[in-house]
Amino acid sequence: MSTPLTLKIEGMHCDGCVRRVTAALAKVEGVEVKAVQVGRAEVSFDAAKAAPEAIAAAVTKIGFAAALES
Ligand code: 9UX
Repeated sequence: MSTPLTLKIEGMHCDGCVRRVTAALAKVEGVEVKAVQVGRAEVSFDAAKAAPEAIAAAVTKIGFAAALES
């Protein structure tokens, strides 16, 4: 079962950022990256393996501010 999640991300400026965020999200177990663009990432996740806060934290850890879109 997979749940959609959108993150709003501050501090992204270019395609390099898109690649960095994509790579960080792809490393989180249980996360499937759907689409990443400057300022925004869409994923789906397996709630048994990953929590939204931990997914956002993977982005924060590489230097971007990430918020869960409500
Ligand atoms: Mo682009 Mo982003 O030069 O972390 S890679 S601004």
